Amino acid sequence: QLVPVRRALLSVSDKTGLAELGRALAARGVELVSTGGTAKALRDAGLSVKDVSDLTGFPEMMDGRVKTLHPMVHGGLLAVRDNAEHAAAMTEHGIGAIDLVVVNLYPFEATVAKGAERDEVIENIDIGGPSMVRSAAKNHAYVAIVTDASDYAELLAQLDANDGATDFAFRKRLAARAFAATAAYDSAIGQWFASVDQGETFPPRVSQARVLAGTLRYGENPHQNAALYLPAQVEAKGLPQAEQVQGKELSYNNYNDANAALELAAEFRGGAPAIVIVKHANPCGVAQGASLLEAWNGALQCDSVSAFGGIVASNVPLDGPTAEAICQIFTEVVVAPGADEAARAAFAKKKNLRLLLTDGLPDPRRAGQTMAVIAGGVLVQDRDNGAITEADLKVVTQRAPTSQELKDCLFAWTVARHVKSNAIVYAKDGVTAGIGAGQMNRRDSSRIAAMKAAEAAQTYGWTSPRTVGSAVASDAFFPFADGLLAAAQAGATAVIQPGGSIRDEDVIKAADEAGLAMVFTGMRHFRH
Ligand code: 93A
Repeated sequence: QLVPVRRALLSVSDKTGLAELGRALAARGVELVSTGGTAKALRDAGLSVKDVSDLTGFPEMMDGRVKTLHPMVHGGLLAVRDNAEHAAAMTEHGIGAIDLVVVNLYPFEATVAKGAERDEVIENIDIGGPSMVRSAAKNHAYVAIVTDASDYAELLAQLDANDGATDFAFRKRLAARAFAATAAYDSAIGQWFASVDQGETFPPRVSQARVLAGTLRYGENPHQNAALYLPAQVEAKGLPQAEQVQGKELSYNNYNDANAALELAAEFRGGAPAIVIVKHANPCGVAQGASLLEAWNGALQCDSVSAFGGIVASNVPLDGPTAEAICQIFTEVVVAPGADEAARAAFAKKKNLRLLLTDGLPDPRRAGQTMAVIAGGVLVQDRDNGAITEADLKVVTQRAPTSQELKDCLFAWTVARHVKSNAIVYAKDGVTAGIGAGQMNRRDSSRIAAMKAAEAAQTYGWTSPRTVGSAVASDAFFPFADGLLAAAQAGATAVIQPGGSIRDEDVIKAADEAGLAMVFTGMRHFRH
């Protein structure tokens, strides 16, 4: 059902594109009605506008708190036009129909974000705006409601396609966006009252406004639909932006793996060049080196079999030699905070390789929440941003770790927190020697990691696996001595783990007997 747009009510805080829209509407013979600031902006653009106060017969009052809250406005928005009683009421009270509403709301979130005083925040709770938005959206059978400047072009295209009218499908689509907008708006207000105003920081706002950024080819598997949603601008602040420079379209799994790789690379912000190779969201090789190429070689040698088809991230801009080396094996995605000319040229030869360049690295210790969907619900938790320093470590064995062992312990610990549980990571000289991930018991992770190290030694013709003389990290305590003994057998000489098991004493005794040095962190990093 087409509804010709004869009268439009415009009331916007964000005046982006307003003059152009007003001009385009006027050119199509639409009568414009507006609130104070919006009317002024339109008049400044040379347009003729009717003031809402003329429509209502009331001045805008109480600092603008009451401008559009009036039957002349809401009657014009809510009337069911082919209902005889509604039509009679309109005639009796001289209420004119409004066919189009363009409203965006007082900038509540931006006011909070800029650190405004409480009174100013409260004043930026829009009441009249959302009321009009909801009235118009409810009555989408007759009224078109536009709540975002980015929809203006679509609106004008619609009017052009329908000889100055809007169709039902379009109005319905706009109504859905409108209710989503007011819901997100009220959610932000509720969150502010709960957190800033009352000191409650949890539970977080689960229904944060998310914008559909695009549909993906498919999900984890081809028979699953998938899409990418991004948070509204305010929340995205402070996180690096990535640009895809070349390569095939990113898949669902690519996004997930590239994220895992970059988050781990970010742990080495400001440190020596580091390379992370990820497969199925788990690192299969991580290394720091004097050069990025050295780091690449170290990471690759940890598990060159798994590195095939991997996702690679670095903590510094990519250089030519490293890019050439990466291109020698099949790589799905490379993500890095920049790349020099030579690196770009090297990757350009691999047309399918997806190259993502970011303008920085995320802060691994940033606050925030993560979500997991379960049947019938959503689990929400704070990000695992807890961290320990060397000062937090408690030596529990007779032998204290040497300074080199301590360094290896901390490197292994940093990697382990990014490995799915049960996580066991062997490391030596800033290079992972073996990574055991995602096993249902810790002993198996320990053995698998050692097995990978032994395989690497064979592949590269080393006299012994790199686990010999390494440090081993465990993301959670060893519930029994067996996992620790497997590590000792592989040649590890130092252990870092949270501690806290009821059998800690047994585990410490086993470590002492094997001559290991062990430190407790007092913090665990499960990752499921
Ligand atoms: O203060 S309000 O809650 N009371 C109202 O009656 C009202 N009507 C429109 N805020 C109200 N608005 C808002 O004013 C709109 O949502 C829009 O954001 C803003 C536009 O004001 P102006 O045209 O004066 O710039």
